[in-house]
Amino acid sequence: MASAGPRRAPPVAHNPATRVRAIFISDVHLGTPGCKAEHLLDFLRYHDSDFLYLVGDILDGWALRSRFFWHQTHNDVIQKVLRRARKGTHVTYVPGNHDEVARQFCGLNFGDVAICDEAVHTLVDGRRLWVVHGDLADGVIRHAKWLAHLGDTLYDCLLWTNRHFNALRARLGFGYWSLSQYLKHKVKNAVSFISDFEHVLVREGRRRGFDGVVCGHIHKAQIHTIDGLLYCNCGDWVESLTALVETLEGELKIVTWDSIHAPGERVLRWNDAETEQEPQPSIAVPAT
Ligand SMILES: [Mn+2]
Repeated sequence: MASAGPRRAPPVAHNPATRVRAIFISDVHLGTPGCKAEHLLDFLRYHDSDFLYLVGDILDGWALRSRFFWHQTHNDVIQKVLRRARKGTHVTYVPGNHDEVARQFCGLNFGDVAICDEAVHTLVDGRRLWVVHGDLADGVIRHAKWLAHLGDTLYDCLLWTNRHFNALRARLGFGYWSLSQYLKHKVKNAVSFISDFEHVLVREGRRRGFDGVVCGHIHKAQIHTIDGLLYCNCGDWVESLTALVETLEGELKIVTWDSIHAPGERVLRWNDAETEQEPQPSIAVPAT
């Protein structure tokens, strides 16, 4: 006779992690209350890889500057990434606009994590992908309408200018000119702006001789082909909880956090434990 009582889903502790060739993650925004660090930890628990790319806005320096928010799970993400790097995963960190402080360390290695302005990932089939956060497109999109009538030189010029433009804004105490903020003000036209973003990066990727682009920045996971070039966006770990992976067979796909678990499977969530404990301690802001 079957045992009485509610049927329980099997525990998940012994589930082996899925091995993939590469994992691409962007826009985690550690240091903001909106960061879903526990979900990212869960994703990482179930996915192991030879290559791990952190495609920008992993840490939110802009948010930390104005309001300090830190949580144990944010430490756990950093620890987990560093541990993977120590154990042989090739970890590459491409800073974005929110963690641009890290850009000054481009070309250096920290705890086996290579930091670089942009990276190249070669797929199993030999195609080369340009890995970049994507904020370099912001300045171009601002001027997209009239730029369409002008040549490549000016295009390049604008890509270059945007980075310096925002560095100057930072020095003058202004925030980064944010594409996402801009989109929120232009909701009705958001679709066309997203397509502009994709277009700018694909165009620049082609100009540099790549077969495709991997980026983040606009918090919208996507894999598609634009004018014969592959466009992949990792999404984010604030709202959509998505990562881009290349399987061992070389197939690119987007994994959403909620697809990891079988229906009815008991999921250990980091925030489950939180609700039973006293309020989470946060690290005090050091006096400066
Ligand atoms: Mn960004």
